[in-house]
Amino acid sequence: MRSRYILLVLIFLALFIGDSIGQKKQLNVFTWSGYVSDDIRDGFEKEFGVTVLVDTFASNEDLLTKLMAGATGYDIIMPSDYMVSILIKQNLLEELNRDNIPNFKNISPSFLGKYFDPENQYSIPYTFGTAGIAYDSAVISPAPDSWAVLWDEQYKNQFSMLDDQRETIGVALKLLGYSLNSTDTEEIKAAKEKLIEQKPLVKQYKSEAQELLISGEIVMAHCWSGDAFRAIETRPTIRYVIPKEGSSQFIDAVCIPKSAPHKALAEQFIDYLLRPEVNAKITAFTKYGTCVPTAKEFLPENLREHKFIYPPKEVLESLEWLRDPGDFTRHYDRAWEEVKAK
Ligand code: N2P
Repeated sequence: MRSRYILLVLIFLALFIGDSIGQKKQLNVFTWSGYVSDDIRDGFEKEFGVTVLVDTFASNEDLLTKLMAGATGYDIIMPSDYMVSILIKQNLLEELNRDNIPNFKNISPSFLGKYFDPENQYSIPYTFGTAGIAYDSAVISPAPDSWAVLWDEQYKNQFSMLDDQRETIGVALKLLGYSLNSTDTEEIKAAKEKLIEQKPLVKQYKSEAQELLISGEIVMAHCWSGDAFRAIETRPTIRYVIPKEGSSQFIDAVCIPKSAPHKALAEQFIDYLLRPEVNAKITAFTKYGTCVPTAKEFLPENLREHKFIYPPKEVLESLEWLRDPGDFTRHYDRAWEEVKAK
């Protein structure tokens, strides 16, 4: 009896002291900017009694560089498709335990089993989208239909390009009629020269263009679909086009790095993201597509089938996935370094 009493007192003290010194567990999320909204974070914090810290990166290569440099402390990361393959190869990802992610069943099969993680051992899809051109139709008319508009002298200093080596070299490759995944050194050289020729016209290389578009600092941006869509909310004359030469499409994934300090909590977070009502909040906030079909019930009409999220068939056919070019990556790295150094 006495020992049970002592035990109860000890448990009470442990709970009381733990709480009063504010030792809440912390979930550290490393993601794209504009990807995790305050209400998603707050909802998880409240329900699980933890703190969620969100840090951002501007490109997949930035994420890779940080992880390769030994950054630890992240529990959740959100690489795109081809970067998932690279991280798996580098042995940087933790296998997901499906038993801890019962809401996995909510994901549409069309977003599972992709080339970058065929069994979804390491990743679940977060959002999907495309890259294209956002432009202010009040200033630019007629509507551009080619990447060539980003080489038009009359827009000198009025547009931005993504600060992203695969995407931006990809634009030049597409304009030249090549694949986004070229492994031909001559093609990469030609793309690099094209970007060097363009550079004096570019106002900024920036992966978050929507603020510049909204403020009117630029009238055109090479950007991702959701970011264009978000800019339209504040500046309704913005339009988004996928040029006729074709472009990239992506799935951004949620993964747990091998070095994650709070794996169990990270799996709970993943499961939480896959609840239909939470997943709807992701689309409502980011304006990228949802991979959870039942989330659509929680979305406003205009986000359920919007053409920015679901391009028409002929546009879809012009899109390519970025892929891991293996050792050839060094040619992309070098070309990009040269463009940035000019
Ligand atoms: C959102 C960035 C979208 C990520 N700001 C593209 N993979």
